[in-house]
Amino acid sequence: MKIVDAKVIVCSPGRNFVTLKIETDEGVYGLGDATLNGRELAVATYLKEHIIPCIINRDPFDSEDIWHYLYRGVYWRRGAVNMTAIGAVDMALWDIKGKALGVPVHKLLGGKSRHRLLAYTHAQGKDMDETLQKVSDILNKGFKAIRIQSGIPGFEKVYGIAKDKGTYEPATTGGKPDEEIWNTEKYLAYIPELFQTVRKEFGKDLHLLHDSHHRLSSIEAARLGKELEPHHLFWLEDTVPAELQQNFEWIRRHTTTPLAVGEIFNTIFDCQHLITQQLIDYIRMTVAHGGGLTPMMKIAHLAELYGIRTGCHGPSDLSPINLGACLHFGTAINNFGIQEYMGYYPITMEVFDLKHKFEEGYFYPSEEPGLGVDMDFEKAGNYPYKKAFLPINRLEDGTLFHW
Ligand code: GCO
Ligand code: MG
Repeated sequence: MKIVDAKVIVCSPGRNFVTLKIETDEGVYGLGDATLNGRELAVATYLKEHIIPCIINRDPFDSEDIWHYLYRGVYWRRGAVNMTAIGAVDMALWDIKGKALGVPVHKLLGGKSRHRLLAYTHAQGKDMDETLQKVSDILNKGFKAIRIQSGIPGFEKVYGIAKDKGTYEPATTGGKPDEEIWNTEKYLAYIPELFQTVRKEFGKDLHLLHDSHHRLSSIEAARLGKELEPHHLFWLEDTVPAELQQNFEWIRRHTTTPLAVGEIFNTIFDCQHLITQQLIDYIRMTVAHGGGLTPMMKIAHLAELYGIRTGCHGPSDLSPINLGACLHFGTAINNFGIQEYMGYYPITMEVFDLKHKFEEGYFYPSEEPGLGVDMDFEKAGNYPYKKAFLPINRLEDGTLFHW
C-alpha cells in the first residue's frame, strides 16, 4: 500500500477546524485532526509545504518510521505547530491501517481494556445560580462527572464561561485577540464557596472537576487544593503554568487534591518528570497536540508504571476526529482515567460524523473500521475559514498575565 496524495481541509462549521486527508493507491483514505486553536493556518501551511511532500509514496503501515522521520528527521523538534501536524499524519495513518484491515483502531493498539469510557462535560454559568442550574441540566442528561466553572463576581469575562447562552468558545473572530481582566484573590475567595454549594445541592456521588487555567502560583495552588479537599475533587487542572515543573513539588507537599495537567504539552519530555516523580495524578495530553497515537501510547505506558491515569483534552475546539482517536486510545490502554467531552455545535456535526455511541455519561467503543469518524468534504466547503484568536489576559493594573 502506498500514500498517493494528501490534502489539507480548512473549514469553519461553527468554528475553525483543520483536517488532513491522506489518500492511498488502494482507495482507502485516513483522516487526522490538525486543529490548533487560533493558529490554524500555521499548521495547515506546515503540512502542505513541508510534510505532505515527504510522505508521498510511503507505506502507511510504516507509521512508526514515518513518525520518527517527521519528528527527528526535521532537526527542529517539538513545539505545538510541529507536533500538531505530525499528530494529524499519525492519526490518519492509524485510520488507514484500521480501514485496510477492517478493524477498529483500538484493536491495533491493544484491544479492549474496558467496555465503556467515563466522560466529563462542562457546567459553566455567569454566576453561582446559573452554574447550579447548568449542573442540574447536565445531571439530567446522565453525566456522572462535571467540570464546574463559574463567572467570578466583579469580572466581565472569565475563561471557561460562554459569552452568551450558547456553547463555550474561547476564540473570537476578528483581526486581533480579545482582552480579559483577572484578579487571583477574587478567584481564590470564590471557588471553595462554589464547590461547597455544589456538594450541598447535588451530593457526594457526582465526580467534580475544576480548571484553574494555569493562573496560580505554586503557593496559591496549594491553598486552593487544600481548601477544596473537603469537596473531594476528581481533579484540579492546570493550576500553575507548567514550564516550571518544580512548582508541582510544592503543591504536592500541601494538598491531597488530585492534580491534572498536560493539555498544552506536546511530547513525552514535557510530562516525563511529572510522571516519574508522581507529581500529578492525570495526564491531559491529547492525541492531536501530543503528536498522534504513536507517542501517546508510549506516554500512557510510562504513566501506567507510576499509577497515573489519562484524561485527554477534548474541547470543542478540536474536531471529532481527535475525539474518535482519544476514544480508541482510552479503550485500549489499561490506565484510562476519563475523557473530556464538551460536545459540538450542531452545525459541526453536519460536517463530521462520529460513530462512537454516547449514553448516560459514557462513551462506548466503536466497532467501525479505522477511527470511526468521517467527514462530508462537500459540506465542509460551505464553511470557509474565519480568522480567530484566543484571548489574552491582563491583571487589573494592565500587567500581561497567563490566559
Ligand atoms: C479545557 C481547556 C480548554 C482550552 C481551549 C483552548 O480544559 O478544555 O482548558 O477550554 O482553554 O481548548 O483552545
Ligand atoms: Mg483545561
